[in-house]
Amino acid sequence: MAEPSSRRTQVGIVGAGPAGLVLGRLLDLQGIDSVILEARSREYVEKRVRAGVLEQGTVDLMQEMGVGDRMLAEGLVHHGIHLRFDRRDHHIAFDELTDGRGITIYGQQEVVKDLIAARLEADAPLHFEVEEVSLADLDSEQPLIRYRHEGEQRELRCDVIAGCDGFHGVCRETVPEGALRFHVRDYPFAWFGVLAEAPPSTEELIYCSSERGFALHSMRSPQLSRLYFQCDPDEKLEDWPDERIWEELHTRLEREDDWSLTEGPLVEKGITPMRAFVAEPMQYGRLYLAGDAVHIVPPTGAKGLNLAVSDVRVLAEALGRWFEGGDDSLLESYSDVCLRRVWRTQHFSWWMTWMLHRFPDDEDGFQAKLSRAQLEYVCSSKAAATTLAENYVGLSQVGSEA
Ligand code: RFL
Ligand code: PHB
Repeated sequence: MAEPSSRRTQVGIVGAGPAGLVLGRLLDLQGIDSVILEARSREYVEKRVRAGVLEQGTVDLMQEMGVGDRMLAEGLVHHGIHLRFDRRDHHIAFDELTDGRGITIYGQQEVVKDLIAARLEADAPLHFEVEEVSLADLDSEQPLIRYRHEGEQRELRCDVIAGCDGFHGVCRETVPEGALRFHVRDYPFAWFGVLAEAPPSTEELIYCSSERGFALHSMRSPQLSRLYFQCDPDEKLEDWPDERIWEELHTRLEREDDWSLTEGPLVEKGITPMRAFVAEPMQYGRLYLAGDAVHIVPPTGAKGLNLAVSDVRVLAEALGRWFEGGDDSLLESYSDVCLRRVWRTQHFSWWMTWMLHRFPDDEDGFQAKLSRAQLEYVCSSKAAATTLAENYVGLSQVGSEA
């Protein structure tokens, strides 16, 4: 058999989702060499419909990285959300509750497209459709990534590996048993999500708690609506023809006045299980895990992408410090610093999920009564509304995080 072709880099990055691509960009800007390996094709990652809400910190970072122009031109800035229950809307005004902060609606695949374009323009290595990725020598000073690309076996020697390969990736799995602790919660429901070629029927997002369960009206542009509704985790896409989807959305999102939901062709449909997951610590030897590879939050708080970006921002700074002068103190504290935000975000995402969904095992309606009491509190107390607002727009500091 032919010898594998080998090369070396400072940081081997597995995964070209938001975490891997932002990390690659931040390293590039510091003059640190990296190689990004991605299992899927460029077309696939650029079309994958996922998150849509960017916190101000993520927006600011996109601009600092010089990839924010299209986001500034096309992104929709929102200053609040609506909570809908009892067929009535209650506005949570982020700007008033958080010193003028807001969020930007800009699809994750657009963020990914902008970062890929910048990486290719900078001539920095990014390989799509790599196969059989495996890691070795994680507790040595020169960890190794083996993979196949364009029919050839390759090896990449690194100073550090960044595992940014999402929840189903291989990096976390490579860590020896017992070295990580896992925390998992599976929710007894999923989200049915659709993308509709229909102008949004609202200027700001609507988070709706209804008798039939949660629904969310989001958007991607003035022509594209993004809608979700809570469903059974075993639900099958084929049981949901378009008419049934619209009927369910109309029923859940109904408002007492003459508000109505505009329909349009459905161009994407998917079912996402709801799960909370954290692996700790976020590092093993010279492998640093970031983003969905090491934590998952239920999407109700719109946090997954933003959390992935926060991780790699901390990691890029830590790597910069280390490569520059050998100071590894920030690398040492990487996991602790990130986990403070991860757990704050887990709590917020759990709280939003708990407050807005119907739990199928709630036989005597106790849970529903508690959620209702909390919704009414959030909509009537400035203190409670501020808790929602400041977490949603993104806390600039968590605990004693620097
Ligand atoms: P990703 O995006 O999953 O990227 C990982 C990449 O690694 C590749 N990969 C591999 N590459 C090489 N070798 C291997 N062996 C590999 N295995 C996997 C994958 O192909 C992929 O390209 O993880 P990353 O970068 O950590 O980013 C995380 C975010 O994608 C995720 O947290 C968000 O999408 C979550 N999320 C939301 N987050 C928000 O901040 N705001 C939102 O509004 C929001 N809404 C959502 C969401 C996620 C959703 N779904 C579908 C899970 C709404 C939904 C419905
Ligand atoms: C989305 O637009 O995809 C979206 C918005 C808010 C969420 C989750 C997803 O909480």
